[in-house]
Amino acid sequence: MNASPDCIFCKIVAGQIPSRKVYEDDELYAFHDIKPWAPVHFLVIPKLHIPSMAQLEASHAALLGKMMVLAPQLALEQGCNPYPSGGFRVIANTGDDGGQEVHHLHLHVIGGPRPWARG
Ligand code: DGP
Repeated sequence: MNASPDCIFCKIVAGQIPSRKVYEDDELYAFHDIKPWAPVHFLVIPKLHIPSMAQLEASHAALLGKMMVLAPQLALEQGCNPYPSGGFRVIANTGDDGGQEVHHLHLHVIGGPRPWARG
């Protein structure tokens, strides 16, 4: 699955829709969420168009591992250090019942001062 023509996040990766970039390399892109739920809220996505966690295959393991290593690194850079008292969440909404609205795999990285995190 390469870029999908109707996918908002593929268009963001291609620079066709503007975004506030947090990070980019040859495989991954991270950018601030347009509707933040918390003081820190950015998304980590693969440039490869994978619709959701449900379409992951064994061949994607290294890519997912890279996303899971990058997410906390960027969270710390954004000021969400869990020590002594900060922290963050990593969420992957999957499918309609999982609350997924954009069907391009993404990790929400959400943090900053509570009480938002108590829900
Ligand atoms: P989800 O419900 O997990 O599919 O979350 C999709 C998120 O994507 C949602 O929090 C809002 C964000 N989003 C949707 N469209 C855009 C966009 O054009 N730009 C940015 N920066 N974020 C977007």
